[in-house]
Amino acid sequence: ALDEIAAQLTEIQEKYGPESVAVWSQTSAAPPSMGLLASMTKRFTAAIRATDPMNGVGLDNGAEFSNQTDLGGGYMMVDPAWMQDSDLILVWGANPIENQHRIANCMVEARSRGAKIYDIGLVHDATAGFSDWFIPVKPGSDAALALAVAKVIVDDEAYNRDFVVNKTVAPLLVETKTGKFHRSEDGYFYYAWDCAKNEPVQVAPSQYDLDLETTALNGCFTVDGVECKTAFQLLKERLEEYTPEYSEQITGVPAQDCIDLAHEIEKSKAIFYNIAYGLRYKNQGEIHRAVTLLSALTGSNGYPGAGCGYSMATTSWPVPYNTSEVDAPYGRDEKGMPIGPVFVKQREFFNDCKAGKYKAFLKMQGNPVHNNPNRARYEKDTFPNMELVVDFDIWMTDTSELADYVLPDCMPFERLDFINPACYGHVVLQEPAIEPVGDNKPATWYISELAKRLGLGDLFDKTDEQWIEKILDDSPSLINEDGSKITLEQLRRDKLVRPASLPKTLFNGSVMGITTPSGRVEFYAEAYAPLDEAIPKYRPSLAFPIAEDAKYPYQFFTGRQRFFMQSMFTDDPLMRELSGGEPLCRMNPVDAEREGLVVGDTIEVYNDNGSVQLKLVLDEAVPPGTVHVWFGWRRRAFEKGTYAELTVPCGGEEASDELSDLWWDHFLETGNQLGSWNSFITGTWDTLWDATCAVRKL
Ligand SMILES: Nc1nc2c(c(=O)[nH]1)N[C@H]1C(S)=C(S)[C@@H](COP(=O)(O)OP(=O)(O)OC[C@H]3O[C@@H](n4cnc5c(=O)[nH]c(N)nc54)[C@H](O)[C@@H]3O)O[C@H]1N2
Ligand SMILES: Nc1nc2c(c(=O)[nH]1)N[C@H]1C(S)=C(S)[C@@H](COP(=O)(O)OP(=O)(O)OC[C@H]3O[C@@H](n4cnc5c(=O)[nH]c(N)nc54)[C@H](O)[C@@H]3O)O[C@H]1N2
Ligand SMILES: [Mo]
Repeated sequence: ALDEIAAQLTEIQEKYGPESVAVWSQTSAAPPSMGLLASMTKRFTAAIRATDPMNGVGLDNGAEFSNQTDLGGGYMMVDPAWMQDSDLILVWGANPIENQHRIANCMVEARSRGAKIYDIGLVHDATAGFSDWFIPVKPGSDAALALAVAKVIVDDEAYNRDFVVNKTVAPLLVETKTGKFHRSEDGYFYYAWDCAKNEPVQVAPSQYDLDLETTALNGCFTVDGVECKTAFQLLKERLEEYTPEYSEQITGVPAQDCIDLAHEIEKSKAIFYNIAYGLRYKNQGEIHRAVTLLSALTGSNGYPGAGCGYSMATTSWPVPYNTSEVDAPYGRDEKGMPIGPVFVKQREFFNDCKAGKYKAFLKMQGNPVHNNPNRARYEKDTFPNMELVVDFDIWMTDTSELADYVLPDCMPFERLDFINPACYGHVVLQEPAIEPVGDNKPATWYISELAKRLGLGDLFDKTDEQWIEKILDDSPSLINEDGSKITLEQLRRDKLVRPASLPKTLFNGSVMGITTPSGRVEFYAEAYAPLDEAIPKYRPSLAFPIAEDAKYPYQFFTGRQRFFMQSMFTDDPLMRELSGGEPLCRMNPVDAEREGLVVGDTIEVYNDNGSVQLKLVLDEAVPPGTVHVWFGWRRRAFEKGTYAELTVPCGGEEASDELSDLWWDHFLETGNQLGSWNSFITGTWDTLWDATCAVRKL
């Protein structure tokens, strides 16, 4: 099989160019998520100069957008162990109790020490049940709530002045005409206004010693003949509209609750904002930025108990592994981008697939036919135009069923890997529990064997042990208390090591920090001023609010469940049984009554994109107005259709807009600040739950 695949790849690349081969690698897919397999996939993509269409994928982009915009990509991760010193934990669009065990244990511990937990969410999930206060919002409306809370805090002057003056762009002067920060002639210095001297002062990037008493936060000033306002003044003007009453109309949260929430926040000494991936709506960029703004106003970063951890799984922060050389065999360009792979926006990729530009699709990680909305895109427009489709997996999945070759990878229990610690704060070795069964080989073996057959064997000349040793070697932060490097031998002995480099705060050195151009939290982002998006705002999402007379009156919500890990374990009989034995649809009894439906009815859920047939259960955990189908079941488990037929194509035209395009352009222009490939997922929004539907009894 490897000989045949290599021969076809060679022929295709010679005939149509190297970029006519696409490598699909969703790094969250194969356990341990960002382990060696993820790096080897990147290495292979670069080595054969293939196209990487994952960049504009439209997953998790709210977090990514806010991280890059407000924080410079620098510290999207904080250690959840910090929660031990929190007195308030705000869970915003996340379900850590069911989905993030490493966060859940910290929350349980923090609560036992007296921390309060408030959950702002949609369905009454286990985190809502665990919370002291569950605040339900209408889908995709959160930016209005966060901004209204921000308004109360600003009006009360209850923000953390120290943080706001010295760790955010609040005092920096913005030119009213251009929307850009006013700078010195050489472009290096920013400006603030000193009220005592009544004159402008220059502020260098990452200079944090402005006078707390005399630095102007509000006002309009003229510098070098140019009219300017402080970023804080512009924030105040933006917030004018966001009264608690206005927020109530959009979010459904009573105005008094919004005020109470703001006052609770004001009272708290150390707040941990736990915002994650429950915001799969077109306006998620603004939502994440609005919550980040709150965390900046309350100064919730940089001291014990206070953090804004809004991206719980995508990178190795707070302990960065350096996989830079492993990922990029031909090195990097001056902007830090790897040389070799061709990055394309996903919507362009699929348009070009339809037009026949791409000839081979190697799926190395993920199950896109199942997990990426709109199956028809693959079945009709993409795979029929490919001369070669190869899948690496451990099960027969919806994607494998459509592939020409399926290479059986080892399960995580059969292979060595190296767990990228994400928020674990630990370096963990994943060791095989059993020998590989049958023909199974580790995917890294397939990759190296394929590379050899393509004449690139010298780039893949190491064993898995040697690659792991290289990453350990290349990563300065993977050290022990005595300064010595963490070694493979040590990991084999101890299994799990907490590196001594783990940062305690954000401002104690260069390991983590704010890497925006100003070195401050940029709640005012000048790049987005042309779209009036320099400061986050509420804008309606794709499907919400739903018009009163809409043909499709319900939200179509396909959230994840505790028994499956996306589409993994979906073939495990025990997990299937726990999950209800078959795919089910959940509705609120109020809606079911209106529709004349009862428990056990077989129903069809449909919209213009497609339909799915399944059994109905009633559940008050699902709010009125939402129809919930569990994410994870394979196509063959449904009588007819599947949920993935109803959702809006990820990374497609509908999921993109001027803001996402500007983000993409801005990112290409400024380069990859983190130097890691992961952070290059940009250029569209995630609209997985931004869909409407109707239901009928069959
Ligand atoms: N058991 C299990 N664990 C998993 C996964 C799995 O499939 N199974 N998947 C993993 C992956 S890849 C990811 S990305 C993470 C995701 O994990 P999380 O980031 O925790 O996100 P979700 O569980 O998808 O969604 C959390 C909650 O978001 C809320 N929500 C929906 N819409 C809105 C809204 O408009 N506003 C607000 N405020 N809340 C809303 C819903 O109430 C939902 O319960 O989980 C990971 N962990
Ligand atoms: N409707 C809807 N769609 C969604 C979401 C949603 O909430 N609702 N969530 C989205 C999110 S957040 C994500 S992250 C994506 C996930 O999308 P994907 O990453 O594409 O989904 P997974 O199901 O995690 O795919 C993992 C694949 O890896 C295989 N696998 C497991 N172990 C191994 C291994 O050791 N080696 C190899 N080679 N393969 C292995 C599994 O069998 C599975 O087929 O889905 C997205 N799609
Ligand atoms: Mo995810």
